Amino acid sequence: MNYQTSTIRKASFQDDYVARYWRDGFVVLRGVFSAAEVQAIAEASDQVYEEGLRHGRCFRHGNLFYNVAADGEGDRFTRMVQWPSYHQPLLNSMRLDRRIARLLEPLIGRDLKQIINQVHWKAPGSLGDFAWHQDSRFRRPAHAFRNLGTAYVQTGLALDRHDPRSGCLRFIPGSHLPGHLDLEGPADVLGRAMNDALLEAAGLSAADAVDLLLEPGDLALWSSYLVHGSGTNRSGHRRRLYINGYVRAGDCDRGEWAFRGGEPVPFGPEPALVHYEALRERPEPHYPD
Ligand SMILES: O=C(O)CCC(=O)C(=O)O
Repeated sequence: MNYQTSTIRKASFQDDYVARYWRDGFVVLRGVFSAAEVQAIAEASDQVYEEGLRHGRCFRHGNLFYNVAADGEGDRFTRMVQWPSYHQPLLNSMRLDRRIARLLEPLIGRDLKQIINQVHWKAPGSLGDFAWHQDSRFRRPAHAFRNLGTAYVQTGLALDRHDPRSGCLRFIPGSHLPGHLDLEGPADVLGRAMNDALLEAAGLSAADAVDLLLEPGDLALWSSYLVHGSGTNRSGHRRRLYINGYVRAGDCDRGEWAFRGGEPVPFGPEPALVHYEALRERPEPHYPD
């Protein structure tokens, strides 16, 4: 099944996207970023991709983390980079774009922190699948991440066409409503195929999943509790996605500030604790074991 969306009017955010978000657990906003903006963001992300390749393996510097993997033939790929915004100015300015603040305000308010900032490159072939999961699973320690259903919104900006051939995301509409599900699965969801049997065990069905069709510049929003995954890229091009996850500041003890009163907040002098628990003990650049 393909997910048909209505188009958000660029001049106005008075669409019914808020109601659709709460009902389905996700929504797609069309053409939020222009073709020229997307091209600049894509070029900035490719700079980061090349840095990952030069490292040749996983590399960490504070919250900034490059996930680099090799396929069966030894070819290396940067699969994901977390927190590139610490050193890539254009990616940093995009995450603080006021359009995002305006879109999120009716959902989670004007005072927002950010807990996710990452680019995914899904190369044609293997290595880039994401197993079925809820993002809520990764919000640890649980006491630091409160009210996951109502206070957190994940955003994904398409930098390329996302469709079934290029391994688009698959969402199960309404699967956010029960909250955290007993969805057993691999500890690491990146690089693991979607196993539909796990869905059945949790009372869900892959037959209800929809393909998230995106054109460059479209912005998808989804809930921490929405069950989702994505498959293999069988197209001839990379499938790039720039993900930024925001949270109502009062509901999270982790993360970097993003917007105060709807206005962008630049990084402070020290990085904030987000998901990298050893940030204070091992902040220096290193190749993790
Ligand atoms: O990039 C993708 O296809 C999957 C992204 C995803 O599932 C996630 O970030 O939680």
